[in-house]
Amino acid sequence: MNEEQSSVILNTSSRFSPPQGVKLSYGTAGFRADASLLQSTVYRVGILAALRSLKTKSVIGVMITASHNQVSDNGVKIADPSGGMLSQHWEPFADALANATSPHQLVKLINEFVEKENIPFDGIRPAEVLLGRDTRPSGDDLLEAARQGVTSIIGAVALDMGILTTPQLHWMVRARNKGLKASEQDYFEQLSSSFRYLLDLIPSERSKLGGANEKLVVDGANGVGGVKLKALEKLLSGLVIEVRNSSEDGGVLNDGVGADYVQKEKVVPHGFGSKDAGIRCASLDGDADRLVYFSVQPESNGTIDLVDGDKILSLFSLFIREQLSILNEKEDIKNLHQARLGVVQTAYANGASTGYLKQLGLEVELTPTGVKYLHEKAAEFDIGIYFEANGHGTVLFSEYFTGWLEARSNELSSGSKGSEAEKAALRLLAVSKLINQAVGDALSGLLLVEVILQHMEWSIHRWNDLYHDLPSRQLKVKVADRTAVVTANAETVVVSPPGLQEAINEETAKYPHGRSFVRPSGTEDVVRVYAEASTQETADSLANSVAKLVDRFLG
Ligand code: 16G
Ligand code: MG
Repeated sequence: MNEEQSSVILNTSSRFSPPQGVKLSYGTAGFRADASLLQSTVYRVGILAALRSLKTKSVIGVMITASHNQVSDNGVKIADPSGGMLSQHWEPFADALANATSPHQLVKLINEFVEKENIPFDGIRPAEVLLGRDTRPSGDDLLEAARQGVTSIIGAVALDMGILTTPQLHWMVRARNKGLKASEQDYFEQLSSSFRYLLDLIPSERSKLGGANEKLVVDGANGVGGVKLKALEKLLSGLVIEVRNSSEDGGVLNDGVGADYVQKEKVVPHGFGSKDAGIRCASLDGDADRLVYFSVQPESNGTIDLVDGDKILSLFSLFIREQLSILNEKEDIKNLHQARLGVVQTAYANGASTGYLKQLGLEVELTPTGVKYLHEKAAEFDIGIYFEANGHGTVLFSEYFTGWLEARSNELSSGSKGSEAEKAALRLLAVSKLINQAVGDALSGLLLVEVILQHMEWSIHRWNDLYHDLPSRQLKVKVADRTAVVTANAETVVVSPPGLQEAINEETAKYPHGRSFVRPSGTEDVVRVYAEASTQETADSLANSVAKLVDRFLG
């Protein structure tokens, strides 16, 4: 970095003092804190994004959101050139920048990093960063801080894409770097046209009058997802959506609403009640990268049948497996490629879902919690489907397999849809366009669920009956130092403190169908406990006993 560049950073950074006595960490999904603490962090992330753009010679994204957190919080995360999460290799640099105590220290850190990573400051390709934010009131000022961070790298361009869902911004970054059309309108058009295409490919003998055709009611968490879903719906036919709890309805973001609340509490969100009994309902989180479905139980006091990320994963797996087996069965297709299908879950996946997927003959992989780990694993397959139980997930298609599907689709004469095998290839290609392959996306996931339900002629109840969840319980334990818990094997085993895993094993063995694990949270200062057993009472009891063990070993 030359003198001029250093002095620009020195000058601009002096306008953004870091908060005193707060240690910030990039964490599982970016920086998050009370919005009043974040100006300097977001400014510095702007600098980092511009450097990342120079290094990768690609467009980078910065998203201002705190997802399902309360409205007074905010956060910031980076979308890498692929549209996925920031490379883990750069996370320690993000932490160091955020915690630099003075402008001079900041410039020193940047200089060292630029040298170490060999970041080109040759002006050949200027940095380019797309900025987006959710509906939080603090978003406007923080976006301005990010813009100033980006443009403090000389020549860098920051483009304000406005209010977006997190997955929309990731999608735009991916599309830009692939040289594809990348505006919000392009996003809506790609989703709606591939949805329509999949509807057209539903076998004509199916009546299309099954339970799935009734309207869908969506809880928008009082956030950005509801607004965008309404815009998308205008381009859709074959699906009636009623959106409740949209940001312009005046309710408080994530307060008694949204996918996180519905999945954790297993109760109806505000605005839903017994009048909705039996109807197919869905819930998005505050930035619309999580999706769960539910139906309100009749004459219950707000209790629901939850159809979580595991069941969305099962539905997608079933449909994609069916299309692959049609492809593989028919011999009339040229250059048949035996695609490798894999599904990826975390230890939080309900044991019944894992059993179901294995019984379908699928390869099931487990990774630690956090989208970046699941995404990386899913990318190893021709088609990799991943979901966390909490509703984060998507489907990835390898470039090779997408190319193969495209070649099949080009071979078809215009107007004709060809043989069964060719139709299966076309469906898979349409799924690859409908689903947001950059990152889990509640809107594109919702459209894929809807078209599969119509294809299968299934109601939400039929879907929910694929398997029955084992009763489970999650607890959190406050400890002095959560980093004292170290896990292995995708968080299923504790390796430190010594003796804790043996004690958990001993406890778990007392329960039929018992399973339990503990892990340090990546977003809160707690250790989380998960337990599963054959009844709710025993799952609760196992979780309580394991929580006591955590307390005994770490308290
Ligand atoms: C973050 C992760 C989510 C994970 C959750 C776990 C992303 C985009 N989000 O929200 O995948 O399930 O953290 O939280 O990666 P925990 O570590 O507090 O249990
Ligand atoms: Mg979210």
